[in-house]
Amino acid sequence: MKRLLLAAAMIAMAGCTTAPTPAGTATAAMEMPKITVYHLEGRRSERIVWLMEELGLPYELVFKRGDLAGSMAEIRKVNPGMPVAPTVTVGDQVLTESGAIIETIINRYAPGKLTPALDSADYPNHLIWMHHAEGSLASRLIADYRVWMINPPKERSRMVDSEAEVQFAEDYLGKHPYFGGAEFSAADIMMVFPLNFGMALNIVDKTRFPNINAWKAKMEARPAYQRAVER
Ligand SMILES: N[C@@H](CCC(=O)N[C@@H](CS)C(=O)NCC(=O)O)C(=O)O
Repeated sequence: MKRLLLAAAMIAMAGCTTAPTPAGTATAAMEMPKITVYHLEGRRSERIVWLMEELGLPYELVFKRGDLAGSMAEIRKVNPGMPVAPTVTVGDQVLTESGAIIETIINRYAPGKLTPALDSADYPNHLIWMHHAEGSLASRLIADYRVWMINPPKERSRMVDSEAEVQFAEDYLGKHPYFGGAEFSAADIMMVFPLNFGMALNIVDKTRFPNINAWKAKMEARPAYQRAVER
């Protein structure tokens, strides 16, 4: 232990700071290479289009309007091993997973934007919703949807897993205006897709979640959201 402390002190004295920049901390933005967003209409790639519009960063958008197979063929050209939407190229690197794409773009090219301050109470909640959107909510909604496709329920379950997930989101929005906490954040961008999906496919009863409906209307009214829809 003593040796470790001594080594750390020597590194610090030599002015050799090897510690990585903490996420969520505003530092200078890195120079941005060309970003291309490969999109499938009505799919999760809308998150990245919306993100780029919110940040006002330049990007190329690749998709074939009204032609999902054609759009997927474009994705396969750059990402044959994992053809999913979103696929995003940053320079010559191919990225997948909307949460990872969003965090990479913000932390490198728009540090501190759409992210609560690292030392705020909102920061962990923002991260929870960033990850909850795919890790818990989307996965459970899709699991319920698949079971229901095989064996449609005669009546809606009082509290299937995904309803509990949506209720959790509803309760949070009863106490906070955004999934980012006090301010709109990238967590709100992550949460729109699974909540729309759950309600549009009638996996949950959309009339039971007034806080989510009010928040959704607020999201859809954002100019950047509307620009993304237009594109
Ligand atoms: N967890 C991934 C999920 C990506 C994903 O499954 N995307 C869907 C569209 S929403 C997809 O490309 N599915 C293949 C298909 O539709 O054929 C993410 O958040 O990016």
